[in-house]
Amino acid sequence: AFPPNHQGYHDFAEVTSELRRTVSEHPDIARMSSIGASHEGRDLWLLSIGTPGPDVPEVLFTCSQHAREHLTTEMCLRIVERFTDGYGTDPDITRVVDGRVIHVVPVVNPDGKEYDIATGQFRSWRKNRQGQGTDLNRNWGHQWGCCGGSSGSPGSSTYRGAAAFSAPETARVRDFVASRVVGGEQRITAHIDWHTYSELVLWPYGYTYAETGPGLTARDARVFATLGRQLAATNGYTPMQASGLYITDGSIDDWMWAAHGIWSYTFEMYPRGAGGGGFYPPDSVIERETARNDEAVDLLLSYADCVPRVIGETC
Ligand code: 0X9
Ligand code: ZN
Repeated sequence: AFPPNHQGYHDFAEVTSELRRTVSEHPDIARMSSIGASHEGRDLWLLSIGTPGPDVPEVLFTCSQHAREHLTTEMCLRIVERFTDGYGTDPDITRVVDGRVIHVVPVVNPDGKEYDIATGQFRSWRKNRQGQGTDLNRNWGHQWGCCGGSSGSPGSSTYRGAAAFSAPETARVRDFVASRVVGGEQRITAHIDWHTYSELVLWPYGYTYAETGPGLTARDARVFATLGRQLAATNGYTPMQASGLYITDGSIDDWMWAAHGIWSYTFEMYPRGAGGGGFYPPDSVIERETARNDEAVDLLLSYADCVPRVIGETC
């Protein structure tokens, strides 16, 4: 259970019932499915909004790869709530849902999330619960373990796992993303992976300081940076290439881009610094700090038909 002043956060059971309620109230536009199970057997829930089709761009939001970053689960729940409750009444929301498919995985790491709160006191847990724990955001398969941006020691907080996708949680998200390749084309065009904290908008690659790399041209870098800065202008976060923070290898955004050409961003949410509660701000900030990203979410969705439009290209 969440400690006092954090009761407004959703634990895994509450996330599950919230998603069930959403699909029961909006069966016309929302579907709930499990993309597989975590190491301890919890369902990895996927909530999809909108009707797929050959000309319907899809956008993916993933939350809570890191156990203690509970505010991100709330961010994903807000996205689910906003694009379902607003449908048919809010014309902007209705237009978005009629023209996009929105996929949300609110809890990529349910075992870690539950472990973090199991005693009623936060444990500052980050990883999944396989062995001593794998850092899921070091377990993805592009340049896995290449560059000093992760650890090979099982006890480390950035342990990359025994192999790329050794964690069932990353493997199942990988499989889901692969399943959106329809007729040889990846329908997911854009993605945000939500984290806390530092108030940053980050883009690939994380494994190298170079702005370009295999599969990421100077033009791609310009698209990433241009949209990244526009996203950051909506919420006051600081935009930069991910490696500008520090080098990471095996992170989700590098894989989304390199393996599928998905315009993938990592958002580090509130707070900006260790004041403000670090990983554990009180529930009183949830509304403000998730609403703060509504405009960024809407902007990403608006470009999803042709992200390079942000630099004046046509698709
Ligand atoms: O280290 C991480 O995985 C992220 N920071 S956190 O405090 N949430 O753990 C930052 C990842 C930045 N690098 C990439 N996104 N590639
Ligand atoms: Zn994180």
